[in-house]
Amino acid sequence: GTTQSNQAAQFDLKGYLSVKQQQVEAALDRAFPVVYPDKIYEAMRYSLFAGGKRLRPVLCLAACDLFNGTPEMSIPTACALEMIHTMSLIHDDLPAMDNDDYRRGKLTNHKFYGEAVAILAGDGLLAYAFEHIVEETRNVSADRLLKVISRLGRAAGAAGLVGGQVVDLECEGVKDITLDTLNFIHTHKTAALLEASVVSGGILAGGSESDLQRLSRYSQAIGLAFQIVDDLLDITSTQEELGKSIGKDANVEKATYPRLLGMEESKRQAQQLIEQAKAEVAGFGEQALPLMAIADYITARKN
Ligand code: GRG
Repeated sequence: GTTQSNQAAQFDLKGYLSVKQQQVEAALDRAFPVVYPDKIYEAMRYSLFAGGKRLRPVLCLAACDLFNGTPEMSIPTACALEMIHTMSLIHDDLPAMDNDDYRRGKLTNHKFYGEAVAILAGDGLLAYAFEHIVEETRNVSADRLLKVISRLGRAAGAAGLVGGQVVDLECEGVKDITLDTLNFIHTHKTAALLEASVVSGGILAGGSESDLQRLSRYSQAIGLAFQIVDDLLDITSTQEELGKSIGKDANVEKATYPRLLGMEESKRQAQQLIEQAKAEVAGFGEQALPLMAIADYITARKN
């Protein structure tokens, strides 16, 4: 209850994130030596090390810790999640999709390496994600690994990221998108991989079926909250830029939560989702503090 919520507020999330992020950084670096043909390894590294927050890997490690799993069980899957996330961003930025020139303040992969290499870098990352889990995971039964691989495949494919992206593309320029459609897009584009991140950490460490269901509900809630906050931040940052330049033209027509629900209602729903998420994992006790603090961070973040 309240005491635990306060504990989560006092938890040193910054320190926790930085320790976990460093572990992920080192493992990803080791996983991608540049060998012949250098160009493709450089292109994969360009986007992998472009300054992502490593949220999905950290969630996987945190969920594994919840059941006293060890890093050698979870780091390869954590890295694989970042590979899948990164490939989805590379492909999302392509001219045939969002056609973006910049991401995280850097030229997008295809702007730097050309479209063909960017497509291949995405393909290479997606394929290697699965190989990496199988080759590098230690102290986990084949049975659990198969479950993890299945989850990640589902989250990446038409039942997850790909499906969300297709509906998103279909909705481009459509003005009267329903809340159901908006929810579909975000549960597939965002929540699916976050869910796979948390649940796979739980699977690797041997969480029970009901534990995994809790983790699934936790991550669905933070996934949707993440997107609502994203929409809200988009508005505030666009307003801040007003006068300096005209806001991103893509946002003019885009359906967003604030547009459908209003600012205040969107904020309220995001906050409510975060409370639900924390309630799901509160029963795990002290060990759940990182997951609770990450949930809080999702609504508190400024970028
Ligand atoms: C997965 C096979 C396959 C294809 C990709 C393009 C596509 C299909 C899907 C689009 C996926 C997409 C762009 C989802 C949005 C995800 C999202 C919430 C990104 C922002 O995540 P952060 O804030 O990013 O964690 P950083 O930069 O910190 O890594």
